[in-house]
Amino acid sequence: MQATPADPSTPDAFLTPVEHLFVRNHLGPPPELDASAWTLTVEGLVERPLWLDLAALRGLARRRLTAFHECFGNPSRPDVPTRAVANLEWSGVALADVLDLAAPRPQARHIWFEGADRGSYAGEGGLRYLKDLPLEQARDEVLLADTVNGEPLPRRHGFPLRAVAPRLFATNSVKWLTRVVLSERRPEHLFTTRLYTRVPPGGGAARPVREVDVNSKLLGPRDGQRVTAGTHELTGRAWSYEPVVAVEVAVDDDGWRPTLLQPRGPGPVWQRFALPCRLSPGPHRIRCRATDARGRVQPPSGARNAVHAVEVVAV
Ligand SMILES: Nc1nc2c(c(=O)[nH]1)N[C@H]1C(S)=C(S)[C@@H](COP(=O)(O)O)O[C@H]1N2
Ligand SMILES: [Mo]
Repeated sequence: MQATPADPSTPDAFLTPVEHLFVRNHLGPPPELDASAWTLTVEGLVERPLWLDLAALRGLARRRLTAFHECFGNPSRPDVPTRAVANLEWSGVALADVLDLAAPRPQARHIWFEGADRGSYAGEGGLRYLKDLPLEQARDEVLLADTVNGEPLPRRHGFPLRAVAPRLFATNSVKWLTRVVLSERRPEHLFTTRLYTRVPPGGGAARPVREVDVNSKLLGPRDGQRVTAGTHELTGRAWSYEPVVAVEVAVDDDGWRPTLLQPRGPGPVWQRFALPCRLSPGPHRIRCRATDARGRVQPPSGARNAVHAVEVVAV
């Protein structure tokens, strides 16, 4: 999915308007949950199993989180770039506060998140949506959100409650959350151990798709756009599990040039980059490349986070 003038899915605003947010549902149309009948079950290796309704959850301390939200893409094609990304403000309760009520047993190592959606995927029927995370990581970071950008979660984005796992691919942010299980082990499941795994760049055993890659997207000008020749601000967004520390831009074969990059700040938000640049009349190919605090750089090609390139014509 390349950004084009006809693709407003990543407007150049700090927060992505919810009407422009992509929707990824594996198991068909979103379930229609009745908020008054809905409960969240917390079970497994806990001292106190819980059945929380919305009133009980809303009695807990409210938290806010602004974070980028990136789809991994088609799990059967883990090397294809999609750059489906947004930046959203969520609010809800900390998973840690719910876990404090349930009191996990010391043997608990993994936490499973189950959604209410049921259906088939990749020819397999009778599926539910299930993901898991290491308990410590989830306890530190996961928010159970009931609003997005200050509005109640729309049905397509997980009403009444979803998990939000910041800095991890959005596939981990389970929508229509109804059940949390604490366990000693990971669940065997299509969406946990069979799909959404990949071999790390250096080789070795396949690992679950969690920490996002270093990545960037040019938003201005857009792919295919006709612009007037002259000075333009080349701009876009960059994001990674770690803060992005540099974004470079190259126009045609002119070589990489550093851009002015907004610092990430305390939260895992996307970062704007910009570079004023003269575009002479004619076609141009503009590329952007991000580097993160861990020293990871976008590869030139052949990877889902390969350098992003757009073609424009200056007239
Ligand atoms: N229950 C449930 N949660 C889910 C999914 C799903 O199909 N079912 N899709 C996941 C994927 S792959 C992504 S990218 C995000 C998308 O969230 P959004 O549709 O709110 O943008 O939700 C994740 N959570
Ligand atoms: Mo996704």
